[in-house]
Amino acid sequence: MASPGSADLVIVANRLPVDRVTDSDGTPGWRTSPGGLVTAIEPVMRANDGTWIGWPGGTEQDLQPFEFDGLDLVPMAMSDEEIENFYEGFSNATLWPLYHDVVAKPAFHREWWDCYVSVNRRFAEKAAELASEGATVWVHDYQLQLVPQMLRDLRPDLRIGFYLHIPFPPAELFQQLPWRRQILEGLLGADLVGFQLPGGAQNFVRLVRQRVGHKTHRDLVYLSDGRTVRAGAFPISIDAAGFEELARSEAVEKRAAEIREALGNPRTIFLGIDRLDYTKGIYARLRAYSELVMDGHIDVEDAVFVQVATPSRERVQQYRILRDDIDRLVGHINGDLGKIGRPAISYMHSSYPREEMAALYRAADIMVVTPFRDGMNLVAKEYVACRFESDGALVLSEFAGAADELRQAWLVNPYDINGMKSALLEAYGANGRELTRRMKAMRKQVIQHDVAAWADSFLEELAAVRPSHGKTVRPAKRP
Ligand code: GDG
Repeated sequence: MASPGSADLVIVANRLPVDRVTDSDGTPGWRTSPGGLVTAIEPVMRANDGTWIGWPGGTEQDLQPFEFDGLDLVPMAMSDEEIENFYEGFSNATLWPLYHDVVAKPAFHREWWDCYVSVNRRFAEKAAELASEGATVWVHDYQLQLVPQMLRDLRPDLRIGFYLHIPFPPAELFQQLPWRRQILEGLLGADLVGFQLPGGAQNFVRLVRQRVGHKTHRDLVYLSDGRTVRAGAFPISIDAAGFEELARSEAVEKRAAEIREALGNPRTIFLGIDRLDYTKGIYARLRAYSELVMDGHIDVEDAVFVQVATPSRERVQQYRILRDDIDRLVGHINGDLGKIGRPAISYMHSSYPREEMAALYRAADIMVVTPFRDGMNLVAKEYVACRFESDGALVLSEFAGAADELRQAWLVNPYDINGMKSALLEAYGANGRELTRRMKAMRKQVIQHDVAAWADSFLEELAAVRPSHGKTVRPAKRP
């Protein structure tokens, strides 16, 4: 067994919660990266003096552990070859498409797998070095599925939790993976394996029974060494109060008015905000909208579709192809249907600060979220959190995890273009009472089930799975 370190809580994630920035005088510094995971985990990190292990992005090699905004961060360097084989390759061109219903064809390459194993081992060794005796280690997401077992081999005293942020596929698809057994065994190193939805947990348990031959009962897996692993659903959420506060601020209100003005004060603004990813259904959504304009149901004088596509994974070929496809589609649509100063689609390939996101949510009348498959989709929840006047409509794919909770959205099948057109039109024509009824119910759900509740419930469950073992993580002190 490796000798223990001093951290009672260790978070292991592919990325650190900070990005590299260069100050005006040229010195390098750090900035908190946008995204919910930091907000979720930060309070528990602080309450337990936690440590976060992750890749800081880029290829800097000699970064030392550092403190940022009171958080202990441990950077894991990544070489060019590892970025190519582990990150862009096995994580984003094998696992990502495989776990998202094979929306794109996954590529299987043995050298990518070898690199995935070695990077996972490095993360596990680092966690083993830093965790104190009986500490809790919480491993995140598809890039690090081998870490739980590798870590358990090094440090059997630890309480280990794993959370998967993306869907866990049905056996029929997962079976394609040449290294399916190794991944399942990697995950079984955890005491608790968390998924977004009950379906993911069920897929996992079924696969473990079929492929690894362990005895299972409901959400429990019984291992031959006497250990029990629990699989459960923990739907992730957002800092709902934080988003609402931002949306209520004067600066955001002003900016929302400016956005509407810049768009020519149309009666209705449709909005899509996604990472530019083929799972998000951006192409099909824009086609559906453009057909409504073409058919005469929507006039460009009255409405505009604002699509923000945040740059993502730009070195992976499928992402470059998608970007070109969408550029072309938007060009065609606007060329055919737009008028001077009145494009059908206002398209931005760019990322924005959180305040701008909140202003867009405030400005938009109809939020359109139509992924082919999505673990949760936080954008849908953020929109709801920002609509403090209980107005605005949400059109949401049935295949986003969020659809399980946001039942009052206009739910659509993103493969059904006509179905999407009808839902967009219904939302477009809905009266104020209908909008309020739906939005109120969705707001109640998002406010009651926020990201703090998510983190607490996972960690409480993890403590309960191994009650007689180790130290207990202190709940976060939340305002
Ligand atoms: C994965 C799973 C699951 C986006 N553009 C900007 C920006 N964002 C923020 C959004 C939101 C987050 O990024 C995106 O989260 P999503 O959930 O929508 O999607 P993924 O990135 O695919 O996330 C997903 C999630 O993990 C959590 O478990 O829900 O299913 O795929 O928070 O607001 N933020 C800023 N500027 C941007 O331009 N500041």
